[in-house]
Amino acid sequence: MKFYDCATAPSPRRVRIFIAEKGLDIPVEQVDLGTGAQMSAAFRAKNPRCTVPVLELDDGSCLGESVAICDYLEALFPEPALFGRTPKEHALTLMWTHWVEDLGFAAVAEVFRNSAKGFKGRALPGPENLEQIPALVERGRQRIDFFYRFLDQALADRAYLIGEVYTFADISALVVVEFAQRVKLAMPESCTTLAEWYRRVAARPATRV
Ligand SMILES: N[C@@H](CCC(=O)N[C@@H](CS)C(=O)NCC(=O)O)C(=O)O
Repeated sequence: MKFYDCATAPSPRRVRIFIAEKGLDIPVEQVDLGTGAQMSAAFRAKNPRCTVPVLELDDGSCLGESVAICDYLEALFPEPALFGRTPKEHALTLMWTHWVEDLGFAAVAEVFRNSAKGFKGRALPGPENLEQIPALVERGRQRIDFFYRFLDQALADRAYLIGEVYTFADISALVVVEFAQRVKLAMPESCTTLAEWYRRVAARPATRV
């Protein structure tokens, strides 16, 4: 297997942390998003969406999408379980992962991709070129605020997003929180439960990747 990564991008970081939690040793190749390497014909053949992460399998076929890659690795290397231990925990992990993507990742990306000069004409990831919409920046700020408060409330009665078990959903949410901090969308001071959860998950050795 080979893992196509980009050390500075949030999505592949989800997979890096997951791989580290599993203690796996998978060869890595960096894809330089800054120079547009993801748009090359060679990379497009691996992932027609032109995004990282990508996991290349030993038969030469490729998987895109962090969730699909981690779900595949979970099936191959079930321990430690990071998609829950029961069908219900598995479903809750997917539910929370979708919420984190829809409410968190999308909100930060809305701010970042519609405001950063480097994304002029490339407001969405992928091979299609779309113009920035500056009005989405303010909406994205509001959405990330809703996201923080939603997680803060949810975590009031449990240690992790799905309950007492740490999962890929927590990894995903941790990466959103750090992505948001990078673009100066820090969590509100009132979100003390979320801040406590963040301190706990960020202290895990696997996050140092
Ligand atoms: N939902 C996808 C998102 C992938 C994605 O958007 N990756 C970004 C880096 S975080 C990318 O490759 N962007 C390339 C570009 O903007 O051209 C996943 O989780 O794999």
